[in-house]
Amino acid sequence: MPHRKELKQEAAVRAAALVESGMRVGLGTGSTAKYAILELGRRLREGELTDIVGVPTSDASDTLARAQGIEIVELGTLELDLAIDGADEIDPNLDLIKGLGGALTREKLVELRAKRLVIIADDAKLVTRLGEKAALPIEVVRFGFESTLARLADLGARGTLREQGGQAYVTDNGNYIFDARFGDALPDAATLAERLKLTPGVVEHGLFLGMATQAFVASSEGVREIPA
Ligand code: ABF
Repeated sequence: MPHRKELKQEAAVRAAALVESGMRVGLGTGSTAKYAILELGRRLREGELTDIVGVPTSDASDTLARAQGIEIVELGTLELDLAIDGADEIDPNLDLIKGLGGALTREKLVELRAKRLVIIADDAKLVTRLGEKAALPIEVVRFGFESTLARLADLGARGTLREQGGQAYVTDNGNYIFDARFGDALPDAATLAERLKLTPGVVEHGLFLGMATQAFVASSEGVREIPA
């Protein structure tokens, strides 16, 4: 039985193989996306790839990508050929919950500019309905966050402010994250996404609906491509 690490690596290698020389690539965040960045570095070093540029979705991915020799550029108004990223939940429509890595806002801004969003994960991330397993990360402005959380509670959210080392976790953008649960599975995700964006104090949420174009999902049986 391959370990989860090897499963993630296998999915990441399959996604990184889609990158061609000269492409502009969105670089995701998290332990699975890390393997994709490492694989792009390997391909560059071994001469399989040239002239790619990367737009990272977090400071951590920026640092990792530069160490791999990937040229980093600002997002600006670039259109990206491909973005590769992880996810916390993947439903049958390839709708996603993302954000456990704390990078959901930059991920969404980068990945909205990509012609293709390729998700890589192990099969533990597959769900029937969003919200079955993972909390929904919601990035909120620090100022008056208590009031924002009260407004989220009015939408049915129950949850906790994310902490790290006994302090409130602060995103690369200087905001807090509220990890919210909405009962056993999210209410209609599209409606909730709209309501969240209309909630004062909310910067972004981890519902990525209609954005992913394909996924590589690894399990003990191998790597499954969705759609097949
Ligand atoms: C990031 O990586 C986040 O959007 C997502 O929450 C997380 C998944 O992390 P991992 O690949 O380590 O499970 O893309």
